[in-house]
Amino acid sequence: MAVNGKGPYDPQNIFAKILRGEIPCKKVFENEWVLAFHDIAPKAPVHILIIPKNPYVSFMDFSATAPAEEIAGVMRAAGEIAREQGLEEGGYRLITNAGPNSGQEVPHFHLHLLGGKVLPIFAH
Ligand code: DGP
Repeated sequence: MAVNGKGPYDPQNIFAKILRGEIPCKKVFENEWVLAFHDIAPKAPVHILIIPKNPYVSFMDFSATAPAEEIAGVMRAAGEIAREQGLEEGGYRLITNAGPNSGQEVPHFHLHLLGGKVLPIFAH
């Protein structure tokens, strides 16, 4: 079910459990700011989730409350991961779902990195 994207952080959400090592993931990258791993239900040949190590429910509170250094760290990591995955030449999509209209399901802010094929253009 889609989540609100606001409100208190739920430390029992699935990505919090992955960060604590309670649930396994296929890790592709980690640094001081983020953990990145393969999406369990990939929508493209490359579909990686990039999550901050700190607890933000969605982009709404990440963008409003994270220190500038952390925002920069997360975004720079996303670019580095895309480069490492060999996506720069073909290009890629970086998106985040925030709140019910977007279909956000996991209440821990994350970026989806998608690539490896021609991606469908969103319908309006
Ligand atoms: P969103 O709808 O933006 O909240 O995307 C959540 C994504 O998380 C969705 O593409 C599926 C993925 N996902 C859900 N549970 C797990 C899990 O346990 N492991 C991994 N690797 N991905 C998961």
